[in-house]
Amino acid sequence: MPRAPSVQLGIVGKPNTGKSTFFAAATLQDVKIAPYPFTTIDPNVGVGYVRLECVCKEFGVADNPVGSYCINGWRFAPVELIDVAGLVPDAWQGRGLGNRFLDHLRRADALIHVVDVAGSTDSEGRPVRPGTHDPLEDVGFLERELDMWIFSMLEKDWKRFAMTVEATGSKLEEELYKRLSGLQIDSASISEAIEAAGLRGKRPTLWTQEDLLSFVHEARVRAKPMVIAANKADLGPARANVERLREALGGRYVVIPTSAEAELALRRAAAAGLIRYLPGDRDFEVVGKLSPKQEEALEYIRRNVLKVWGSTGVQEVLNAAVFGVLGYVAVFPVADEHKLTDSEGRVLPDVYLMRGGSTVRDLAYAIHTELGERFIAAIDVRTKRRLGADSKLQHRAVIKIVAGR
Ligand SMILES: Nc1nc2c(ncn2[C@@H]2O[C@H](COP(=O)(O)OP(=O)(O)O)[C@@H](O)[C@H]2O)c(=O)[nH]1
Ligand SMILES: [Mg+2]
Repeated sequence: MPRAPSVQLGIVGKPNTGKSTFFAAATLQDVKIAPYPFTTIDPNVGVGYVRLECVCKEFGVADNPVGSYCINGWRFAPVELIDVAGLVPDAWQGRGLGNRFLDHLRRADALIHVVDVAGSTDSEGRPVRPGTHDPLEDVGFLERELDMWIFSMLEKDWKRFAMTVEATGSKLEEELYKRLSGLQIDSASISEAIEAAGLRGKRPTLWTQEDLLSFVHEARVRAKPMVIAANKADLGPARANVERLREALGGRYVVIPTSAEAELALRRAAAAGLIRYLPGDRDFEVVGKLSPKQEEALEYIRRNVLKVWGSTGVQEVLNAAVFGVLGYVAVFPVADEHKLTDSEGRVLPDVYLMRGGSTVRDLAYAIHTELGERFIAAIDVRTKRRLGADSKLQHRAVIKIVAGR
């Protein structure tokens, strides 16, 4: 049975930026796509994939992936995508059901902020003439909504919480960790956030609203790292706006131009056998019989997206979220280090996405609790070197776990 993906990515933004199109393009799942707000109420949950160079070519084997897949030496490893309904200003206060939608983001490890970089929708997602809305505003708005959402979890009874912490002498970090559990934030990040907000050593009963807000901001940046999908990059005003976003946000966020609509069209054409195209490819090849209309549409994509930006950007966003901002590594565990098989004889069946800094023992536990408990050592199959429990996993490592009985 394929494992559940170990990474969750939340797709966020105001209505009508192309979130559901992005989701559909990444998952090939049917979703409602419409040029008006509030199309999606319950989140769409589905499986997308990060793309990496498989090790099958290097080892000269034909592989039998389970749960992931491999095409022409490219391995696609599953990640869970959550397409949340559009957030409008003051969503955190419940506007447009916003606080309900925000709660769908609790378990996300990272966020993909889909921005309408063509400026063709106003701050609430209503269509306007392309180029008239400033997408930079949308980035600030979303950050504020996310911060206020977390703020509202703490602010309500902060005084009482702070007094209890002081009276019982418990550690502030630990108590905050408990309060914010479910947000996928670890205790190290909470400690860092206190530090970054300049609140180390300040008694919690003395924290002002501003203190709390700046702590929340620092915690959110760590708990929900974000990639910006500068979507509708196929439209005219996008080019200048991508530059503007990069200039304004360059240090804080990766900004990747995308055309979710182009990716969706290419993937559907590929699924229909009309073109050869893999997500993330720089171009496609026509292999089927196209109608003049199809040909025109595909040529449009080639000219306005692929030639301009190098790809549709959708795959790049997923990869940037997982391997970039989250710093995950992909590893291939095997049971037989000579045949590269699992216990059932399948060649390189699995690829595990593991947090950066994870050790080979962590990998053993991720495969099976029992394997973790019986862990003795690991073998780096590429170099044949023996690895101790605390060796850090390297990206694209092939690992055999040696366990006792
Ligand atoms: N030009 C262009 N339009 C897009 C793109 N992605 C989505 N759209 C259009 O934007 C509108 C809203 O899309 P949808 O995915 O429903 O947005 P959501 O409300 O954010 O989920 C639809 O008319 C889409 O066809 C894109 O990359 N380029
Ligand atoms: Mg939608």
